[in-house]
Amino acid sequence: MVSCTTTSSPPAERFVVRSSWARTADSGATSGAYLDIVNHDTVTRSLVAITTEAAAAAEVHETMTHEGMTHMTPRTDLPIAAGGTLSMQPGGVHVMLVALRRALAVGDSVPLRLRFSDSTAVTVMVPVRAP
Ligand SMILES: [Cu+2]
Repeated sequence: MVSCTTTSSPPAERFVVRSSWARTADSGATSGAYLDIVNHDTVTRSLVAITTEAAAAAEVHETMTHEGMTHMTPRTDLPIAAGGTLSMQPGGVHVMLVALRRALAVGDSVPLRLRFSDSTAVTVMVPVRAP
């Protein structure tokens, strides 16, 4: 266990994915992935993009309910406060994996490359589980 310090972290440790999972889905279908991302930097940083080889596109969405209607809004700049955590979950902020290039079964994992506003990139292997 590495403790947090107030000194500036090297880029590799600036963002830590504490937990993550992706939903099982068929090839060609759309799946969701949910990550908890901690910003260990001393200033607010944003999650700006996610890429993956496992799907045609990976988009960050936020599910909103407005007058009883639920819809998803794409988020291309999602701020994470200094020392804060971005918690994704079904019905909230999530990663949409659009047009999967292969089926996702329990026990698989999906590589996601996260890009942040300071141009740090972090790759995580997200385990697949049944919803
Ligand atoms: Cu979505």
